[in-house]
Amino acid sequence: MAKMAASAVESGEDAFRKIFKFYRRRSPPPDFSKVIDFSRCAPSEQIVPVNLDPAAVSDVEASRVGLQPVREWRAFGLRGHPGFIFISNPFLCGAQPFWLRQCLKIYPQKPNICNLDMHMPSSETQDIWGKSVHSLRFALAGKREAKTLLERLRWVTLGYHYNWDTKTYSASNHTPFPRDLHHLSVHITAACGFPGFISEAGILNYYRSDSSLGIHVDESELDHTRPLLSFSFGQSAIFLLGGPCRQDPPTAMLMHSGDVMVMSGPSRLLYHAVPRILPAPPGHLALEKGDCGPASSLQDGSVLEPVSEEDWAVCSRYIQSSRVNVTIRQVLAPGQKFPETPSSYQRTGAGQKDGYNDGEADGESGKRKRSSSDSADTVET
Ligand SMILES: O=C(O)CCC(=O)C(=O)O
Ligand SMILES: [Mn+2]
Repeated sequence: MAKMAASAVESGEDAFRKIFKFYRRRSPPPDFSKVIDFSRCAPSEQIVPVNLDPAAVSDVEASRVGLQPVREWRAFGLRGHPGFIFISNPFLCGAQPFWLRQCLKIYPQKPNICNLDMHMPSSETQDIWGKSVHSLRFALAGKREAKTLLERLRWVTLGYHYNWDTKTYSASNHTPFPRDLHHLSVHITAACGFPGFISEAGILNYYRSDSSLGIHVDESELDHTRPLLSFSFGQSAIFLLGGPCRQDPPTAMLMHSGDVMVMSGPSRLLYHAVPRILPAPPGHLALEKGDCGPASSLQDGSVLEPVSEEDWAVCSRYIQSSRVNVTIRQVLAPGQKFPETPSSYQRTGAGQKDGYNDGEADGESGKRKRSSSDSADTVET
């Protein structure tokens, strides 16, 4: 743990908040030397190799969703955090552009819900991509006065749509979950020892270089025995993984483009946060379409489709300064139904756990900014 971060722990104050502020600090920049980088690390006292189940997913099934054979994946855990699995970019070369294009062009489309819907009529938000591409492709960002809708996108919800105000999901607020993303999720969770995962809700977070996500636990789902799955694309980020108590000091790690995180078992309900977006180091924005051979290598039955040069021009410009995170959740146990009374399935203790925010200086979760009434301006710093 970095020096200042360590002293915060010793003081016995809210160590998580102090460490959040430490890594979010701009001037002077914090010491990042103790942040775990799974893309370069070897097993150690803290970092343990995780054995996945290569038999759970055939090589053909994996390649159809753009993944390497499971036996090639580099998966790690953290001592003291059973159930936490970090898979260092298991994607095949050339597959990330497809998933990023889905996140920017397809998943923000109706019937999915996004932050812009909270203050704009649906006629204006139904073609975010189409309304943004011209500016993004041709105009110099610095010279434009108004941001495009795509640049103002902060979150999209899929499946059971998360209600940011009540912190609940409900049977009545549901649209079909994207099949391609379910296939991807089901294979990763199966390889991690969780067969039969049902992707029921998704939250996409769109981060600019100055965004952050406050300290929180994801506990609105009714079944916590199912893992939570998280994908990163674009710029890198510092992810803080704490303990079951708000005061537990977190471990800092880097998430690069293509990295996948699984929070399961005892790690499913740990506090976590993203204090900082960082430029992807050279070689980590592994999204250059051209480097991996022609799209003809797509398997029969693949969910992947070639990404056109036009689409890629927009996506690659977007991720020069942005990060996209996708979290997939199973909300209900098989056969489980939402209870009749909404209040009975609301988050408990949410006052200190609903830490979704952008631009929050201290990660303090009681001041969540990412609410249904967000305007694009409130999520910018
Ligand atoms: O952006 C990330 O890596 C974390 C996202 C997250 O924790 C969430 O959406 O609940
Ligand atoms: Mn979370």
